[in-house]
Amino acid sequence: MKPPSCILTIAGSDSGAGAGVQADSRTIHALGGYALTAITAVLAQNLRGVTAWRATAPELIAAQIKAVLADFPVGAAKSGLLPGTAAVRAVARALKLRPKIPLIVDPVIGSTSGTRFLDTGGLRALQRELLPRATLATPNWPEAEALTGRRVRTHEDAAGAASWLAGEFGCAVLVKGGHATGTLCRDCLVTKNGRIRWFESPRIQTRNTHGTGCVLSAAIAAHLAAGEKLESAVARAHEFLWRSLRAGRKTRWGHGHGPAFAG
Ligand code: PXL
Repeated sequence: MKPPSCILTIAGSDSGAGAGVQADSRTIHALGGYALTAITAVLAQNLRGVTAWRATAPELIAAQIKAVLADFPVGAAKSGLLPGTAAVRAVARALKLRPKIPLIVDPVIGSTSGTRFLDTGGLRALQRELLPRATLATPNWPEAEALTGRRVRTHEDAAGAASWLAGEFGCAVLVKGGHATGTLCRDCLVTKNGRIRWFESPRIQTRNTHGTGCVLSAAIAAHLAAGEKLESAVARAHEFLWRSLRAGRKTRWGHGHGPAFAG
């Protein structure tokens, strides 16, 4: 039997396990990978929101990444919650050791419940230091607005934002359509050389949407590490998230937004 591929997730710990490293690890394992983790922050969080959180010291984030890179054949990496400029810089610097590892950047700014993790300075650092190193960035509509400074309220806007970001930072960009309304969920991919491709699925009506962005970016990283090309990795990850959301409707835990993927 082939050994699993190794995927590094650089993300926050969610005590409620709907998002962050817990969602990433569950996703990676479900797709046959081995999840390595660099924890960027610790969050006390349940389905209602974040009650307390602390950032990991930037040197400790870098040390986790370096430790893992020194001993594991990392096939792909993803970043999620990065708590500020120093954290963004530490990650960019640690990953410089291995420029060939595909990197998915999920530009997490805050939680749906309203806690902000990355300030304006951190966002600028992400643009300057991490996006140019990324294989793919995966903003949702509000994140695409913050990264472009343009309104993103329609699918046309989303395609425009993805093209602008791809041109500006030289990485592929997937603007996710989960915040739209309508019967389809439409994600727009613009490749590094400017080609547009849409990924669509029937929209699933559910409150259990916590961690959707984490599941999607972790699934893309897992498929890339397994040797898929970018477009096929995105297609498979989109479908994995759709199945997860469909299956995730059955949990009725606590109050608020349940996990997208409880498998
Ligand atoms: O979905 C953004 C996100 C990422 N990472 C962690 C989170 C959240 C949202 O709550 O808790 C750890």
